[in-house]
Amino acid sequence: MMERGILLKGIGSFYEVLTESGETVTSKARGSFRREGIVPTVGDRVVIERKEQGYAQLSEILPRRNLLVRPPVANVDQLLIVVSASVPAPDWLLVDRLIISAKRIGIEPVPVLNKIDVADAAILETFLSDYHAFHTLTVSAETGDGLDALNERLRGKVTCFSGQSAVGKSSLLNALIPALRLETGELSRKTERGRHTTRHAELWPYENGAVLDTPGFSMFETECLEQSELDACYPEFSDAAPCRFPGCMHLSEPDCGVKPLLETGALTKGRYERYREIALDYQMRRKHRYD
Ligand SMILES: Nc1nc2c(ncn2[C@@H]2O[C@H](COP(=O)(O)OP(=O)(O)OP(=O)(O)O)[C@@H](O)[C@H]2O)c(=O)[nH]1
Ligand SMILES: [Mg+2]
Ligand SMILES: [Zn+2]
Repeated sequence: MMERGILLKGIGSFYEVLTESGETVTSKARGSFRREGIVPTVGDRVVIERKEQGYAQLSEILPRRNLLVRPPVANVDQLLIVVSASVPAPDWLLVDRLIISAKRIGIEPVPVLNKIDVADAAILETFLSDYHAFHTLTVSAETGDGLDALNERLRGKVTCFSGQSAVGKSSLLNALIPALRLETGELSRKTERGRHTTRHAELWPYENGAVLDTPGFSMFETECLEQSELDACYPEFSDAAPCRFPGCMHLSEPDCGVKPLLETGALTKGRYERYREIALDYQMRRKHRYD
């Protein structure tokens, strides 16, 4: 009997697949995958063939909509970029880079400010103004504030939780799905150990979709972006008048349509300053593309 499902996790050469009928079935990858260099990946939509009770063969991997590299996970709909409103201090450049990585492969980035129960006013203000062009959420895993709205956002989607260590990714997942009992830890303990509490990627079914906790922040491969591709990662720029020069990097070119956005507040100073850094970085990558 053939059945479709979604790959939840790998354990050695076995894979746990949640079938469309809602059953979790352990399946073994078809031998030829290895020869063909195909690696079944968490999030894969797959076809399994039931052999006997509780055992099945993973016989086909359906085409992937996208593939994250670190952690390896396929078919992600949205990337939650969790930021802490207190400690650890937000790494806004990381947030902006994660947004770009997601948008590049058709994943919707969702900046989420956690720990609003102990929010630092300046962080809250920066978060709300810098990311006004995104569908943001403000939540507290501790008090449960904003979790209904978060729950709403997760429904029917495959969502990857990303962000610096200790921002509360696992705490949020535990608040949403108490049965998970993911390990969480104090910031001090994390820095002492110099590593993340969460160590591997696993997908959990949730509200007709699935959620994935990732160890610390996850950066995807940063390839070489053309300027127009980078522009497309900034929703703020869509309000801009056309720039005089094609390929304008919006740095100090004359008659740039993006710079005036700084005066109206459509683009904040912080976002723009980090944009400059990122744009120059991609310019350098383009120059050395064929080295
Ligand atoms: N005050 C407050 N503390 C929180 C909140 N959410 C998480 N914490 C605390 O922040 C610390 C880190 O939380 P974790 O859930 O382990 O963080 P993580 O993002 O999963 O970290 P890694 O797995 O290392 O990447 C823990 O001590 C939590 O109790 C919150 O909403 N408010
Ligand atoms: Mg964690
Ligand atoms: Zn410009």
